[in-house]
Amino acid sequence: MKLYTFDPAPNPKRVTLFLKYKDIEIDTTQIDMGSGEQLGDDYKRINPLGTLPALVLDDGTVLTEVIGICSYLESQFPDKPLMGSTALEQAQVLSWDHKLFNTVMMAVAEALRNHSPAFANRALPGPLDVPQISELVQRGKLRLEHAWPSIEADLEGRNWLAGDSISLADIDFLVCCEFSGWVKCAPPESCKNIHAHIARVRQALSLD
Ligand SMILES: N[C@@H](CCC(=O)N[C@@H](CS)C(=O)NCC(=O)O)C(=O)O
Repeated sequence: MKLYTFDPAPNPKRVTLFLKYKDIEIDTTQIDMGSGEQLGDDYKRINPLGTLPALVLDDGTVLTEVIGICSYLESQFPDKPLMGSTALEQAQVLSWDHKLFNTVMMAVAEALRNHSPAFANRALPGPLDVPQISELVQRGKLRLEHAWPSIEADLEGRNWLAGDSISLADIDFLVCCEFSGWVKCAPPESCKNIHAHIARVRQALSLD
């Protein structure tokens, strides 16, 4: 299999950290989003959506969504599970993953992509021409303001978002928190549980 990725971007980073925790090395090619390589014909022949990451399996199947990529990798490399060990944990990891993607990742993307000149007419990922809507910048930031206290409360008395050990949900939350810094809306210092969680996840991933 082969992973197409771009290290600095948030969705690719979710997979990179997943692989790092599991000590897995797979064949990897960097696609330079800085120069728009993800929208070039060569990459679109691999993933017509023009998004990263993408995992190409040995039979040619292409997985384009992080959640699908990580589910597949978990099945191939089950040691150090990151997708939950029981049916309930698996459901909780998926629920958190879906919630974080919709409430935090998309909120940051909304604030970033509707503001930055780098995303002019590219307000959504991929090859479509999508104009920016300036009102969505504030709305994205407002969504983050609502998200942090809610997750802060969820983390009260808990080390991990789902179950009793680190999971993809925790990795995703770390990536979301770092991504929120790109729009200067990182969790405030008053969110003690979130900041302790960030430190815990970074330590588990040997990032410090
Ligand atoms: N649905 C995808 C989202 C992937 C995504 O949006 N990736 C961004 C990078 S973080 C991208 O490829 N953007 C392409 C672009 O901006 O043209 C997933 O969950 O994996």
